[in-house]
Amino acid sequence: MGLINSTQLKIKEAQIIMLGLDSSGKSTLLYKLKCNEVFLTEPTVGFNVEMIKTSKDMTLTIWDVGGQQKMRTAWDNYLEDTDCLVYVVDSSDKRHLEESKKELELILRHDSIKNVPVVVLANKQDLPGALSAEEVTEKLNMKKQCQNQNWSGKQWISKGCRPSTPLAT
Ligand SMILES: Nc1nc2c(ncn2[C@@H]2O[C@H](COP(=O)(O)OP(=O)(O)O)[C@@H](O)[C@H]2O)c(=O)[nH]1
Ligand SMILES: [Mg+2]
Repeated sequence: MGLINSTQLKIKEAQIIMLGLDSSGKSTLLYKLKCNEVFLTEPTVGFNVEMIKTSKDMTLTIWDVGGQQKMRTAWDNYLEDTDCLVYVVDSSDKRHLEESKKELELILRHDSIKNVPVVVLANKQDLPGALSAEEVTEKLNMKKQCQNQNWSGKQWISKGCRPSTPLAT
């Protein structure tokens, strides 16, 4: 049996946590990634988790945690040991952007998240009036959030998406 190099193991597997307000589209994205199909979803009670093999032979374990207000207190429990945070925003729901921003602020204060990359997904780009990825990250004040946390070198990416188009893994 060959020796397993822990560095190799580390890059072959990643834990990803997907958070965001309810109805931002997390479960739709999860099942699009898993099955390449758009399913009708129900509000998530608790969480969904799927393991997804990528074309680069990596295994991603993606946690999709319910975003309803009463479930947000449990988000902290999922932040330990995560390799990446994907924060999903409904770009067409301007009424809830401020709430989404506040929730993201709370998450980013968490110690476990300090050294992990953050991806902001500006979802629902197909809907009329949806803000662009740049506008969403501006509204979420990402630059300032990184400065507040003394994360000048922190990497964050913003990406517009809609699950009806193929998502590359
Ligand atoms: N138009 C549009 N609707 C979407 C998109 N993504 C998700 N939805 C819809 O938004 C609603 C909530 O999606 P869901 O994945 O359950 O959100 P979650 O609560 O964040 O898991 C569902 O009716 C989805 O069909 C999108 O990109 N465009
Ligand atoms: Mg859901």
